Amino acid sequence: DKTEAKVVKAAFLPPALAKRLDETCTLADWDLLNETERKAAAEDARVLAVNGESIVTAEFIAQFPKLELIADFGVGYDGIDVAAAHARGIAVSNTPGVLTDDVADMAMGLLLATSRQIVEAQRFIERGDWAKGGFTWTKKVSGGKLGIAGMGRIGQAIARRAAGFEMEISYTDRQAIPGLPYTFVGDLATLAAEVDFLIMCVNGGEKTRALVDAEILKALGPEGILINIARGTVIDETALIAALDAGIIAGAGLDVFECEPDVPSALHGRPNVVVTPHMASATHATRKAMGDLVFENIAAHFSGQPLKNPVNPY
Ligand code: 8YV
Repeated sequence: DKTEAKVVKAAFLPPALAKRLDETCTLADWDLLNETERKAAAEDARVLAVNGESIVTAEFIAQFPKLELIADFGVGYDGIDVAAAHARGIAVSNTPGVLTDDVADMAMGLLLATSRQIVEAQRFIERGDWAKGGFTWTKKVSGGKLGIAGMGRIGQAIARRAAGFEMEISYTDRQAIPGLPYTFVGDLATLAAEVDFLIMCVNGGEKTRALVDAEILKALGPEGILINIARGTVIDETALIAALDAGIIAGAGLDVFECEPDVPSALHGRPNVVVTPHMASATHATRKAMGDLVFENIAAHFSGQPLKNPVNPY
């Protein structure tokens, strides 16, 4: 049944989700509205639908006097001022779980593509270079030492995959996670110094901003490969480029960047760098499952049921 309840969509959402919302509620698309229309839509909106890349500041939230829920199409909510939302009694929901496998698959894909220089190998063929001799030798992955920074759902899914590659797995997090068969290391610099491959799986936000800086890159060292499927903010991109230039690390595989969709040109065309456009959760199956979860959270809210995936006020 269609309700009069107003939902404002303020970010890209899969068309199928937008259609479902439009069929069941009154949906307004922020990006298509002029100033006057925005004011009117914000006045009545009970739900704001955004995505993992959205920046939802306290000032933005303040424009919505009747807001009850911010529904995030994504697991990461570092762009949302959750404290400001909670201070006004506005709930926040996200889409954990359904994207874990895809993000872990992508982390392994980037690890293999970067270490084995798969993208450069394709360029090598396309340049016609094979006729002049074989491709360069690359870095072995199987049996290597893997460090995972952030051992949540995604970190653990990566570890399970890496176990199939017979990798020696260690990790860092706020504290050791009971029951995990991997080595806990208390700080990132020590972890980086001990491993061949470092995968960033931590939450975004202020607490993890530039966690990977010049010092961590130095610790990872000239044989070390850095992978990031978390948030661009987690790595100091300028320090990373300097480290790649100086051979301080061996390579990097990155799905996320500081200022998306801008990927610094200094990261283009390097044999030891693989870049992808924040696509780790973007498979047909997962995007559908994420869309379904967003819909279920909004529907639960409108029918007075508890949210399926509340983001808790810490
Ligand atoms: C999406 C993400 O790309 O879940 C997240 O936190 O960053 C990704 O899954 C994003 O939410 C869709 O815009």
